[in-house]
Amino acid sequence: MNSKSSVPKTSHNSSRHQSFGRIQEWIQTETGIEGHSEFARFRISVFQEGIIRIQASRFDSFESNPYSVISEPAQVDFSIEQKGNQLEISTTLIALNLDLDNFSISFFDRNGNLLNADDTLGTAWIGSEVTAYKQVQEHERFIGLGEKTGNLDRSGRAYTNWNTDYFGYGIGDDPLYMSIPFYIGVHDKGAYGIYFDNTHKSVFNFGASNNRFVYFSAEDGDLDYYYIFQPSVAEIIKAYTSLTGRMQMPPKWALGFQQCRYSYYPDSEVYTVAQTFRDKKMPADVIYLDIHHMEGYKVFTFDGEKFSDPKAMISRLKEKGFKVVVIMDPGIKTQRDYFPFEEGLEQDLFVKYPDGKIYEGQVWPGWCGFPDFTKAETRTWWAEKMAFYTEAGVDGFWTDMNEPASWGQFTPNLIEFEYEGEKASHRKARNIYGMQMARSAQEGAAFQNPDKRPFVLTRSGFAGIQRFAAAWTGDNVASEEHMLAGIRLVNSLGLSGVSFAGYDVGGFAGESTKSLFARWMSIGAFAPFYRAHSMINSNDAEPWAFGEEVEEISRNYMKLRYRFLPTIYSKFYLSSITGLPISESLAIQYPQDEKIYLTAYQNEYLFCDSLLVAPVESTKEITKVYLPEGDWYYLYTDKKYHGKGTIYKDCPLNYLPVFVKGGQMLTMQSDVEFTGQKTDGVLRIHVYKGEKGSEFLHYEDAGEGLEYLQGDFLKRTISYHPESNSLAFGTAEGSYSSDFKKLKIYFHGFDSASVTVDGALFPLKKEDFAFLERLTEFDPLPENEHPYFEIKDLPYLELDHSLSAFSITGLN
Ligand code: NBV
Repeated sequence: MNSKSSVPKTSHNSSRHQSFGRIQEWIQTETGIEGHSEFARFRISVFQEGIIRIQASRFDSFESNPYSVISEPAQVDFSIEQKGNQLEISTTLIALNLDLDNFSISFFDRNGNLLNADDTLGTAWIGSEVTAYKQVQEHERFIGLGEKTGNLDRSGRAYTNWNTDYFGYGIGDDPLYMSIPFYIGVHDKGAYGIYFDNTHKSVFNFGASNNRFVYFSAEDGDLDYYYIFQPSVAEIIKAYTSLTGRMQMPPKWALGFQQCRYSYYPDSEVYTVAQTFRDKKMPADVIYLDIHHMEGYKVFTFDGEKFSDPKAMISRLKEKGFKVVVIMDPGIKTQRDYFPFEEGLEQDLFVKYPDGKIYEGQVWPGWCGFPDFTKAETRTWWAEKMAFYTEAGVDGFWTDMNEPASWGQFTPNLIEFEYEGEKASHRKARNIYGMQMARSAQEGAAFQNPDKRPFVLTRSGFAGIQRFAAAWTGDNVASEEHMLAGIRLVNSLGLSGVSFAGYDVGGFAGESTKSLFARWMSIGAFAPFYRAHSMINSNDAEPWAFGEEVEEISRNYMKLRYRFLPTIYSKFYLSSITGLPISESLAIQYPQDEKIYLTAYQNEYLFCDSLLVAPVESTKEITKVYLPEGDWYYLYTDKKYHGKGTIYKDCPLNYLPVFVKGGQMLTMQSDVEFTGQKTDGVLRIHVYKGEKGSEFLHYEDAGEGLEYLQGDFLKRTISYHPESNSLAFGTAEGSYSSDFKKLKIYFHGFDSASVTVDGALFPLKKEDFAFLERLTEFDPLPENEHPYFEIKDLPYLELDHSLSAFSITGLN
């Protein structure tokens, strides 16, 4: 048959359900099959062994999103077999069953376990709205979907993807700034992922207001989704990010503490804030310039009164070890003598009405035109304009208001975007706009400073945004619930490919209490992106603004963050090659443990694989923590707990409950004031005894440039083998000469008095070790009742940093 023949359309009532119908013809193609019913056309393509793409359209050709999926279909062997009205397509991982009578699809693993299946309603339309109806499997839970509020398990709720500027959103509100139409279903038979590649407004209903199905639908466009099967949740995320891409290795300074404010001005205030971090010995790397740096909020300008010499200001900040990140809003004031507007007009770079007039919306500068970032010329033009900032010495860029936001919050749908030559209305282009602005900012940073790694922070985005920017969760509120909700947002972003994410520590809107701020600073130290920020006209919210006790607690956790940098940097590297998150919901490693989904425990997460963080409100003095299977060590004392159970833990403000997973390793360094400062040259490696071992990939490079792409890095694996009571250090790979001259290996939970290093016996020394500094005056516990203050007599071994392979045996 000729599947290219046009699909005969039935005339139907567009307000009613129209199902795909019986397949009339199908043919085998190079990648799968395609065919049609009386009403619609379909294509099923094997994309990878574990990924199958399903497309259905009411029209003669298929639409596709040119922005999110960046990989090509792999050459995969598959088989097709027809049995009556059933067609089976199989790869080594997936068996797909298509019912030719109603185009309903079921997905099995190769052992015949049903993972996911359409409801008999299958794929259907109501007018232009297309929907895939799916059955709910026994004990099925749904996780992911990016920046979405609510519970870890999304069952029972429906969500809308429509990028929205939402100041002070409630902890259950939807939609927010960013849309990622990807979720993972987990049930007794395994897990699978579905990425719905359609940029229109879409809905994911995980069983809200019905007891029959879950569904995902889009207001228009094709049904176009990727079904992903892998044997673990982690492998599913890897596969999803093999489609939509992974973050590039950020500059190391972006992993340090960042201080923001809406807005610091004039320049003297910026210095004072920066200097105060140094005076108070609180490590920090970045200071932000929010919208008051501009003249009349016009992008690519500096307010000459507030910032008379930006270049000199930035170079002074650099001397103190600070980087500067500047905000960029998309709206360009439609003012005749303002050159970005004039140029954009002349070069036809703005979003327009269908009659060719520029679309104007009101934002900070007044009436504005919006650069069409779905047009390559506009992205390049913007990237060139960024010279204005980089020439002044700006290091990083923050794309805000890129949903795009405008007063009234209701952009008319008829406005037109280039959409890479396809042309699209706002209905199709809105969700992708913010990501294309972030892309342009990243291209601009790279274009202006070709030898440096770009840093872009974005508020809005879509599937694939991780390739261009870090994300933060927008205008949160200074409340206990928001602090916890932010963790779930970040973990959900991590389940959806966005590893580099964080929230406004302290809360953007409203006033933080002393205790809330202290707790938030300690939790934020375990977020991939660690930044404090707050709203105009609110009280000061720097880590010293809440009195000495909060200052000490903040300092303690900021320092801890910097000491953990070797671990964090190594995990960022891993994430850049695997797509796996740095802040991991427990659903990744323990998807079948029903306890982790309970509201009491759903905020717990693993940071850098080994640290279980149990976030708790600042108002609590004792909290319940669920420890999944395995052994766990309380970070501050090494007290050991057996997992698969709940414990009660004291949680005074100065001790955030954090546990290390037995069998894991952590690397640490000495205190520094900022990431670029030299350490004492000793890499501390902490090994925690456990029944299951682990492999730690240690990664170093110069931290800022791109030489690492040419092999100028240092990479080595350290593996812990409990079965042979040994540690194996692999040979260091790469040309980078290590920042560390010595290794100090700490053994937690071991009794050995000596170990053998490559055959030679080494007695272990002992030391009292503390992760946090003693909080003298404010410590709520009397001196002699320090159950969790420091680890006494911790055995360690000190070695010169040999880069060749060696092993340590005799651990007991
Ligand atoms: O540029 C001002 C703020 C910014 O500080 C915040 O982080 C963004 O989410 N921006 C929103 C615009 C106005 C917020 C009321």
